[in-house]
Amino acid sequence: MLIKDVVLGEDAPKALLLEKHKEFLLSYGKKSHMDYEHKMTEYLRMSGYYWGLTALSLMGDLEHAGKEEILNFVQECQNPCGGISPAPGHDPHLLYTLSAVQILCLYDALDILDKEAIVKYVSGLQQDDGSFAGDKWGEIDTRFSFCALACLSFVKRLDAVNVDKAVEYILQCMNFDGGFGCRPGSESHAGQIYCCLGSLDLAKGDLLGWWLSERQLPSGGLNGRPEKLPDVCYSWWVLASLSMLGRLHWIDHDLLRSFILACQDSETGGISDRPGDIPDPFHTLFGLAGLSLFGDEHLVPIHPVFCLPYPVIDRLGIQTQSLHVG
Ligand code: GRG
Repeated sequence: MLIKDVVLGEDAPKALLLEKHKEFLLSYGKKSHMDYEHKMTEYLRMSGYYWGLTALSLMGDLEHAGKEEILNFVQECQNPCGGISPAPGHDPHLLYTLSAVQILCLYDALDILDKEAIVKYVSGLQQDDGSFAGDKWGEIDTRFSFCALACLSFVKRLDAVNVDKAVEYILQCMNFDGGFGCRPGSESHAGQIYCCLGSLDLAKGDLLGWWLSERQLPSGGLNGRPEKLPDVCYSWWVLASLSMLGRLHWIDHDLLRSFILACQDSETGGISDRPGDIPDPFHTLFGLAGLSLFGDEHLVPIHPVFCLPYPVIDRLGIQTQSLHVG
C-alpha cells in the first residue's frame, strides 16, 4: 500500500504555544469585514465561530471573545423556518444549526433562540429511510445525522425524530473494514466514523478500532483514510472515535503530540493542517481538542461526542447515553 507522509523539520515547534494561539484566535475574530479572506469564508462563519470559541474555551480564555456581538450574530442567523445560517443572508443548514447551538451552550444561552423552531427544522429534514438531509436542497450524509441528533440532544428533544430509523440508516453505512462512510457503500473516512459513532455511541468494535489506529503515520500525524497525507484535524476525528470505543491508547500519544506541536506557527500562533502550512481556527481547535482528549494538563477536558468542554456538558446535564439507541 502506498504510504504518503510528511517530514517534521528540525526547527518545528516542540512546546505547546498556548498564548500565541489565544492571540491568533482573538485577532482572527477581529478581522475587518472588508478583509478579502473574511468575505470569502462568510459561507461557513458560524462554524468558524464555533471552532475559535471552543478552542479558546479549551484554553480557559472564552471571556476575551466579544460575547454580546456573537450572541447577536447567532440570533440574526436564525431563519423563520427555525434553521440557522452560517451568516445573515445565507441559506440555513444543519451544519450551522449545530454550530450555533454549540456556541450558545458554551455561553449557557440556549434560551435566546426559538428552540421549538429548531426542533421543527431539524425533524423536518429526516427522510423515510431514517437519514437526514443537510437542508432543503436534499444532500444526504451521515454528518447530517450527527448534526441532527446532537442538536436535538442539546435541546433535549430527541423524541422529535425517529431515532430507531436514524440508527438503522447509519448501520447501513458501515463497511466491511469496520469503518463508516457518508452514505451506504461510500468509502470509510475518519470524519464520517466520528459522526456515526457519535450518533450511535456504538458498542465496542475491535475491527473499527484497528482501522482507526492504522491512521497513524511514522511522522505521528493521522490521516483520514489509507494512502492520504496526515492532517491535524484527524487528531480529533480519529481520537474522538477511538475514545468512544475506549481505545484511545491504540494511538502513540507522544508521537501524535510532536506532530501537532510541529504544526504550530510560532510566529503568528495557530495550528495548521501540516507542518509549515498556514494556520487557521479549524485546525487550531482540532489540534487542541486532540491534545485535550489525551489529557493535556494545560487544557480543559473535552467531551468526545459533543466536542465542547466537559464543564459545559456537565452543566447541561446531558448524558451521551441519550444518543445510545436501538
Ligand atoms: C461537532 C466537531 C463537530 C462536528 C460536526 C460536520 C461534522 C459534525 C463533522 C465533519 C466530519 C468530517 C467529514 C471531517 C473531515 C474533514 C476533512 C478534512 C475532509 C477532507 O476530506 P478529503 O477527502 O481529505 O478532501 P483527505 O484527508 O482524505 O485527503
